[in-house]
Amino acid sequence: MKIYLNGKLVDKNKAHISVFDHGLLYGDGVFEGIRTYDCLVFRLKEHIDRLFKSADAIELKIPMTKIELIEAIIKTLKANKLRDAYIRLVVTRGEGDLGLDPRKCGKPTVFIITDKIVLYPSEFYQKGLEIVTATTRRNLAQALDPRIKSLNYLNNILAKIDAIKSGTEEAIMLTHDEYVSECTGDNIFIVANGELLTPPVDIGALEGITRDAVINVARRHDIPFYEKLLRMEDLYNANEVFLTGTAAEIIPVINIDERQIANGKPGKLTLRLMEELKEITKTDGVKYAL
Ligand code: PXG
Repeated sequence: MKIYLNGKLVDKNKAHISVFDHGLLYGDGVFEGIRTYDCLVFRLKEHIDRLFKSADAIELKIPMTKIELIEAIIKTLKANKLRDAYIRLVVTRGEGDLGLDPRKCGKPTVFIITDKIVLYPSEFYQKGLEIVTATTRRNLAQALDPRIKSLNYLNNILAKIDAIKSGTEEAIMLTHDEYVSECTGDNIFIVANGELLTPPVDIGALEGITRDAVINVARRHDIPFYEKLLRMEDLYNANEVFLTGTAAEIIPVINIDERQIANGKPGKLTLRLMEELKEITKTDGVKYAL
């Protein structure tokens, strides 16, 4: 397996970064998780734009242009002959000293890992997922804005531990004032009274690329859609609940905190959106040839 590291393709066992890298020492960096479908990098431009926004928010200057990054991703996919892949694109503050001071980091580290995609088992898509509410609250936007896709994922990992301890795969994270924000690695939608609803990202959620794709589909098909503040009661009483994310795509939720959602089966609109998303993954992105 070849890894892109600071301008070069190197073997996996030679892809090393310094223990003084502030990405490792402080979680000081940004990343993207991207997916390819049959030689099409899904919504690549949107991912690159989000990476630059995240980097801007932490005052990290990415040492490559957007075009150069896109070329580097394609080059790495080709080197590994991957048709369907998961791409991890990471930019750290780079190698510094043991202090926090980012000015001591000379040059940001850029690496790209492309690997085979590991998905939720297919039964979760057919039967739906059971999830719980995490006891860990979402980071305050004024402290570390969840819209920044930074390497600092401890908040999410603590909530993931909550999920695992409850015997589930995902957990809902609430804001400090108990509004629903998102899950540890997925955005959340509900269907209630014929309306498709999701929390606004400014309460403290990542502006998911899949979330945005679903919103586009809803608008295109005149499905009533609103960004709305949601409480757990809204989720418990919803007709449908589903999660969206690059790895998960759209996954139905049928049980939250051991309460069954509606009839306990994936909902009609959820299934329709799953089909629509499948279609988009054939065209909405950047193609490459192996
Ligand atoms: N919210 C959070 C907090 C995320 O990390 C999403 C929503 C969905 O966004 P996209 O753009 O993917 O539709 C994410 C992204 C994993 C994993 O292994 C998942 C993400 C990031 C890193 C790893 O499950 N999800």
